[in-house]
Amino acid sequence: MIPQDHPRYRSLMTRERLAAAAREGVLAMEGLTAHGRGEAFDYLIGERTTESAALAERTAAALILSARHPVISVNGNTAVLVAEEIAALQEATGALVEVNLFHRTEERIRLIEDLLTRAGVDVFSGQAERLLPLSHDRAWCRREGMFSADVILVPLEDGDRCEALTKMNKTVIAIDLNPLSRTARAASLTIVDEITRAVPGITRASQELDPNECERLIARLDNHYLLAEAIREMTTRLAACSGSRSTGPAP
Ligand code: PTJ
Repeated sequence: MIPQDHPRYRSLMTRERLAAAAREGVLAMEGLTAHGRGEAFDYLIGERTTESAALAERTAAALILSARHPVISVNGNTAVLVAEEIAALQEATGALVEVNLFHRTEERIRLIEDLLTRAGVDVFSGQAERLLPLSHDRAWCRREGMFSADVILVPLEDGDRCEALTKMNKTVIAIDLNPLSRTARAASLTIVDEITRAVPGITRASQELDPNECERLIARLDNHYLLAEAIREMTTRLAACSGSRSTGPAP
């Protein structure tokens, strides 16, 4: 039982949710360690959406709204943390939502699709094929789904598929708190923000943007700048915290 007045209440409740989902088989056990890595980087940005992440979220909205065939790829961590927020993003953008897993089993696919459907997502399911040039099971996807996508949102991804999708000339938008990861480096646009803040951020922007601003944001997209800014935010905060007083979240 976690007391509501615990300074880390929200974070501890999120861990409880993820642990329960791992026990139910929705989340891969490896998803727990992936989340822990994310938490560490979230500490470094102060557990808030930085200015550069907000710009990345607006740019992501512009790319999705301007796409011919946008697809949101969902894995176990994403489904457990933001199923309802994915439904809202789908409603705001009309993007197709497809489950794609690294630790793939038919049982997990079914559990995650059910979870998303209960949250209000219109899930693109059906027969998957081994279509992506990858030796692991992220290669499985649907021909009319992510295989044909021009813009694809890949939250909490491993680097391999991100690189493969980019080589297939797709515009890849990653959500990854680690600005040094292969995914963050290979993506066309990386949002260095926690997924529970990033997805609503993209949805809000999708509801606000007009076609002119979409065009302006896309023309100015510079992922090297966004990653450099994320690293600068982290190092500035580290330098401030190593001084006399910490300004960060309670440990
Ligand atoms: O459900 P599956 O089988 O597809 O597996 C999903 C995981 C996440 C286990 C799989 O994709 C994986 O192993 O991912 P990686 O290689 O650990 O990469 C996940 C990245 O997401 C890491 O760089 C983390 O820093 C980052 N991350 C973790 N939690 C969050 C996050 N970024 C944003 N918000 C988070 N909550």
